[in-house]
Amino acid sequence: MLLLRAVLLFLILPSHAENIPTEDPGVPILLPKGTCAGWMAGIPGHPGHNGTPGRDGRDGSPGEKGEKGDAGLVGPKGETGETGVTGAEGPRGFPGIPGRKGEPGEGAYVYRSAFSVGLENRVTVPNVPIRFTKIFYNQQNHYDGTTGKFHCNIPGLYYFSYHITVYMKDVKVSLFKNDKAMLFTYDQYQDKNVDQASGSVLLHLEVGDQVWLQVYGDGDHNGLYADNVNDSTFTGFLLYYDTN
Ligand SMILES: [Ca+2]
Repeated sequence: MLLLRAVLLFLILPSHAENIPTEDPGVPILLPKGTCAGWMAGIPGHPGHNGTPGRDGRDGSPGEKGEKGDAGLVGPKGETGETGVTGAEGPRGFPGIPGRKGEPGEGAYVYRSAFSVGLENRVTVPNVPIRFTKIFYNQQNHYDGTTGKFHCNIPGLYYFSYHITVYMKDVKVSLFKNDKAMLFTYDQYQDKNVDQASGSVLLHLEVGDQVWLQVYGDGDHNGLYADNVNDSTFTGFLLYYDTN
């Protein structure tokens, strides 16, 4: 401020007023004699008004780099990727525990063959198959009650037996296989008595073979008998079937 006031005073004063001290404006200025007699210095004026604001300064230099900010929010889940390539086959595992025993199969039925029949009428005619018409068992129908013959449907070893009640006459019976007598039984009847005759045999049969009982001989040997308290029976069944 003092400097500004000094500059203004300097501009106002005439050019000859040189060598005026400016160190202290509050002190009366002593002018040289003979230049302006009787002039007296006035009092200093009031300070001027503030000037208009200056122009904006230039941009400053960039500041120092700030600290690293916090991590952002987690983004949405991406789409499922494609299926990968199938891996190599693993090593062979240990043997498992043995399974439970299975149920019997139905196929065993084809290897069943059995019959058991009885006499219902007295035999009157010799040299023909005896017809046993009282059926105890004939589920496979391999025995034919109309002819008295057993028909082999399964090749294998068969067991046959017969138990004959003998009454009033002697009995001569044979077990036939395809028109050939295989087994003979002869029982002589004793008066006022009831006798029994029996026989059994194992025979190997092929499919188509036939087995039956028949009275043999030319005489009157057909004393086979049956009633409510006496049976005469004929039985046969497959013991072993051929596996080959
Ligand atoms: Ca006897």
